[in-house]
Amino acid sequence: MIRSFVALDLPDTVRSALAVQQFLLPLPRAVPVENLHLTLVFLGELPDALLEATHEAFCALRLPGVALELSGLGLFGGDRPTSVHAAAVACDPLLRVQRKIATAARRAGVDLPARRFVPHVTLGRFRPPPPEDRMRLERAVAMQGGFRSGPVPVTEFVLYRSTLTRQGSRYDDLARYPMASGG
Ligand code: 3AM
Repeated sequence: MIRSFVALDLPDTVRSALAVQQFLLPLPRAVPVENLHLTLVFLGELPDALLEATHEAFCALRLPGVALELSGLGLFGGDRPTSVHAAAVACDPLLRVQRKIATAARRAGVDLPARRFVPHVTLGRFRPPPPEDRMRLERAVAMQGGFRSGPVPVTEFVLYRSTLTRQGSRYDDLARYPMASGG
């Protein structure tokens, strides 16, 4: 079984801008800069043959590139936040690309839960902080709410293997799929 997901790799300019945001936030542990990505579809644990079939389906896709734009920061988890992220502008081309990739995975046989796609880049994950730390984090997220990056063209999507280790997740790219530039 292989744990995998599909994501957009981030251009260096975006990665650097996000590293600055991570530095400015009171994060117990930031996602390593080389691990930053925008998840499109989490595939979960798949048998090798199904992953291979899914890869073939992705190879057959002809998708336009997207203009990736980040706008603002946010927390997931409500009153008990467990992650902070940079929000991506949910423009139609990005939503369409995500939908087509999810559809291709389903047609290949992957059992994907119906889940609303909220495009974002996770900057840090943590256990729900005590109230004082939570307020500090919420203030910092609000202060940096004007964060913007891009739009920048992204012309490929990536199939990543995710390995859970005691030090955190390790991501290795298994395949890269070109999208037409100019999007
Ligand atoms: O891009 P983010 O950080 O939001 O949270 C995990 C990460 O998303 C998500 O897949 C991405 C790469 O690990 N993920 C992990 N387990 C998941 C699950 N069971 C999951 N998404 C949905 N269901």
